[in-house]
Amino acid sequence: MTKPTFYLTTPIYYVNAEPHLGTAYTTIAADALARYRRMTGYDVMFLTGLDEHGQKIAQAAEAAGMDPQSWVDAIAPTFTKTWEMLEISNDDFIRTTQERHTLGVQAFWQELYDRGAVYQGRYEGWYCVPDETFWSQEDLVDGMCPQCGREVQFVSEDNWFFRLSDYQERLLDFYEAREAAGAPFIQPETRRNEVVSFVRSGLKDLSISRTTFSWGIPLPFAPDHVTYVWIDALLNYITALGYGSDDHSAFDRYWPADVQFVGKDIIRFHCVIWPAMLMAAGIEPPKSVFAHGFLLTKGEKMSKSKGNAQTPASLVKKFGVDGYRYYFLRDVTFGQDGSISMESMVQRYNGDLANDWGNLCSRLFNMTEKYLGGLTPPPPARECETGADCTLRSIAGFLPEKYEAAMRRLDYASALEATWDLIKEANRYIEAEAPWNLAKQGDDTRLSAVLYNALEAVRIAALFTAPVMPGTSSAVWQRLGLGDIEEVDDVFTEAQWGRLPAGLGVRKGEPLFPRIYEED
Ligand code: ME8
Repeated sequence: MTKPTFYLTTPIYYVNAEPHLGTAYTTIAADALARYRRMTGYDVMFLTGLDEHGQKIAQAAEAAGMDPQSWVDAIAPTFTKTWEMLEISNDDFIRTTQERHTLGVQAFWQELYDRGAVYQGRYEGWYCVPDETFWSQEDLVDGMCPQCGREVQFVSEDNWFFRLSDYQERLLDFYEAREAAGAPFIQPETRRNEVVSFVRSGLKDLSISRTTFSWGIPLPFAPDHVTYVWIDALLNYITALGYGSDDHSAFDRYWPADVQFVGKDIIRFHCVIWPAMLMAAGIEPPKSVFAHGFLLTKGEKMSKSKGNAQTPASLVKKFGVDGYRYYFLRDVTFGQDGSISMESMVQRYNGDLANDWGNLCSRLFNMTEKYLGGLTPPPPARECETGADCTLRSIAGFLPEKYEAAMRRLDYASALEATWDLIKEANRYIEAEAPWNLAKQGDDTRLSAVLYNALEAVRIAALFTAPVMPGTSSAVWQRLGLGDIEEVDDVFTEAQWGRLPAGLGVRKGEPLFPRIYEED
């Protein structure tokens, strides 16, 4: 049977500096969904990559005394290495300086030209280089960029324009139709309202080429113009699939994307310009765009150019990859802004990971070694011998459904909370059933039943920690003597109670999450 497809993307990040906590946040969130969808039987295509053209990159290269291509080639590996370190499981990695992208962008341009969607004109107005955004005089706030508050420059250029103003009604109808079909294009809802009122207020045609610098993709019919970097960048989502090339089988298979992850800063590009561009070329827009909030440190947006961004590597060193991934998806509600701090990170790590999850595993694996010769026991004769058995089993039984519902909303915190309901219950169960007393009393039957139930809870919990914490979840399965958790492609069957076989060799192993002391 062929698997259904699931295509998800992150923004392609600017290579003006190295990756930071903000770009890692989006990428980890997308990765957790990609991993989960693979576990639920989808043929997943997960794309991330780099935005390498435009004035901002040209300026960064110049400041470093390098030509732009050498500069982007030097920075690109810092992203691929960081994503490797963070165990990002992307299926493809696109760079906009790749030939496949250039060809696809030019094919798209030709399509717009042939369909009469573009025309030549003169752009006079303002431009924010850090945001790569055109602004009109009325948009400016105290003469500065209304988005980032930085300086703008006056631009007067003969450019090509896209007839964005033609799409106002079509876009509004499109948002409404998707909403009526119960599959809203823009998520979460607050962002949807923001975009709808922006479109209602009127759309102006958009300058989509530049002539005052050359670091970009030339227009096929006007080679002295380079593509406006946002048009260039947005097209990565289809050029990576082979749009415009002879082999567009991946495009035919995966497009339209199921979810495109973006930060709220770039929502207009993804929810207004992007669908309009696609409509103009006769291509279906993506199924949904999810705009998450900002990570804030001490109340300010973290960003490369503001210089208040820490590197993921330093935090991974302290918390481990999984500790890092867990914190951002558990502590910040996806979709809203969230403050992050070292204190709350240490607290989450020690509380949820070292105490709840790590201790549960190590206590149980220890007891299996001590009382059962290190082998998983057979399932008890009766599934629910006591009320406590039934409670544990029923919490495990509800977990897949709760987790799935939360992941459909990209509510990672709730998905993890549901998983922690089981982990916490398993800890309570062990405390209450006290296997050490059963061993003392020589009640081997009950001892074996209690350890089976608790091990089974751990086996199931690990399935649901896996999308967010792949490494430690694999380790838990390995220590239980089970197969490779990454091979699971039917989590609902796998999560059924009672599938833990008897006689597997259980290994204790090192602590999964060694406690962190403040002075570390
Ligand atoms: O905008 N909190 O690239 P970019 C949360 N190249 N997320 C953050 C963040 C923060 N403080 N800071 C950055 C671009 N991000 C374009 C995109 S796509 C066709 C082109 C994340 O390097 C968030 O996802 O500035 C945001 O949208 C993205 O990084 C911006 O990355």
